[in-house]
Amino acid sequence: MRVAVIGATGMVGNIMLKVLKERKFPADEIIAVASERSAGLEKEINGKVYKIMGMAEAIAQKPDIALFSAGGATSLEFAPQFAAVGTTVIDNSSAWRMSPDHKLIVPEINGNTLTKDDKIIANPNCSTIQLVVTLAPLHRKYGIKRVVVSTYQSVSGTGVNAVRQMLAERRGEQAEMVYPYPIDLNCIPHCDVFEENGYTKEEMKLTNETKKILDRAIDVTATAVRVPVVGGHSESVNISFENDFDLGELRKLLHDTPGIVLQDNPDVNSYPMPRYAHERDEVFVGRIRRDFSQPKSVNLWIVADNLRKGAATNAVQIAEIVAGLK
Ligand code: A2P
Ligand code: 11C
Repeated sequence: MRVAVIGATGMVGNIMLKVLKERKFPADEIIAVASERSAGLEKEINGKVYKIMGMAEAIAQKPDIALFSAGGATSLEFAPQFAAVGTTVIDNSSAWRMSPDHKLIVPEINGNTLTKDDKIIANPNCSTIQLVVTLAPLHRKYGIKRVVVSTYQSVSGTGVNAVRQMLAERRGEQAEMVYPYPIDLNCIPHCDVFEENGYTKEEMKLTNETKKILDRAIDVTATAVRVPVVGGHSESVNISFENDFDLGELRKLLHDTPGIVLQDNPDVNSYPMPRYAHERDEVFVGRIRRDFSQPKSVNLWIVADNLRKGAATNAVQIAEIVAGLK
């Protein structure tokens, strides 16, 4: 099994390499790929030196699997070229997510729908993944009618320059402004660009991807906010069900769901926070309480490491399924 990581020098690419190693992915060879600027250079990533390949050379290698995290434009141009030589592409960009011809996969939920014929597989947006991991078991048991989600998204979701902006602000130094306003000591209700309908692209990803993965009949409405946290996205979620639930049973259902860690004991101030989710692959859920303002509804709080389960880990889990199909 030969695996290429496209965007290996980038923030998510780095973690893809790390997670492949941590999970002992059965790769005989890892091909680290970046832009032509880096091609031919030797780069140290996570303490190991990789000779970086350019795209054309990597396609000529015909790897079995290519994990892409080098932006939507790169995916649109090159994923079909890898697929044409028999490589299965797992793409972390938004390029193929909403295409009716491509599957949008969270392994715990719909990984079993993958077949050998899926040559370009889409990895969902980070804030969507942690949301649907939590919603899926609840939808199966109680039938979800509507979801109202507000996110508290860390700056690493925007990229390395946004992390630099925030840390420079903390030191009182000048840095490139990635956001239209200072982010430190602030919250910016604006993730990604605004669309014509008044929502941001991030809010529409949360809505449309959740419906595609779980059920198009579920109504979803979202507000996405950037907060001054380096890593880890948080979400406040209000869920209305078709059927009523017992709170203890609902809590146990989440506790028993693979990939979820229940952290919900107000008596000892136990609840999910980005600090605890850091470098973890699970989705943390807590603050679970009945919404007394309307029937059959619950409020909860979800946190996950946006670069891990929200990106690299989910992609590597898809790769594990693909490896089993090869
Ligand atoms: P490079 O380091 O050569 O610029 P991030 O997600 O942190 O912004 O990183 C983006 C990643 O995508 C980097 O590894 C970058 O490589 C890579 N990249 C950007 N454009 C291309 C391209 N056209 N072809 C291949 N890799 C690319
Ligand atoms: C953010 N969710 O935190 C974004 C980052 O579509 O994969 C990931 C963008 C994407 O801003």
